[in-house]
Amino acid sequence: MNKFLTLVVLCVASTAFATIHNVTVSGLSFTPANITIQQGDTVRWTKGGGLHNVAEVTATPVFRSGNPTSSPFVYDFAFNAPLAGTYNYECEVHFSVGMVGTVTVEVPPPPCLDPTDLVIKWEAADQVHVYWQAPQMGHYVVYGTADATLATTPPGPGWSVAAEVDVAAIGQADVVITGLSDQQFFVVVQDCTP
Ligand SMILES: [Cu+2]
Repeated sequence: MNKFLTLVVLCVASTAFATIHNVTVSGLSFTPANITIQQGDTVRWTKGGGLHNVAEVTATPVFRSGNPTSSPFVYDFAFNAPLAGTYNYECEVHFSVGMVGTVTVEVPPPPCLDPTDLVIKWEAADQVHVYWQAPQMGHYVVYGTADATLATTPPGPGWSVAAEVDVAAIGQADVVITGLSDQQFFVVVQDCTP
């Protein structure tokens, strides 16, 4: 008898929905005039009456709704990477009477990646030279324990800091751990706490 095995693979798209931030273009002002958003978010300017537009203030505007118009409009602009920092914008008709605003785009910190396991380069009576591959620049901490059966992971109970290394380049990093009096087990982790 044939047996058929059907594999059903469910692909669940993990789409992160960007936030839309609303700014009203009305009177002689943008409301709110100054907003802070996350990179990837969209700002939506909604205009009623009056002769206005939305234009970032540089020779080559990063965003611009078009020429000033009396018609209502909804103008969306997505502040995707690599856009970051503060963008000043204005209504090109009324900037001189204070119809200006800012959008500050914050960039989320990169994810904290795990380094590879430690490899022993050499060991002596009271010291050991270990290395690992660092997936990103950052602060790495080597934790040690004499208890090979510890159920916790560093920096949990039972672990103590054996060495700390600020890694300035992606790739191989190493450290010599000295002053060892008995057998120790070491684990390296990246410390991404700000
Ligand atoms: Cu205006």
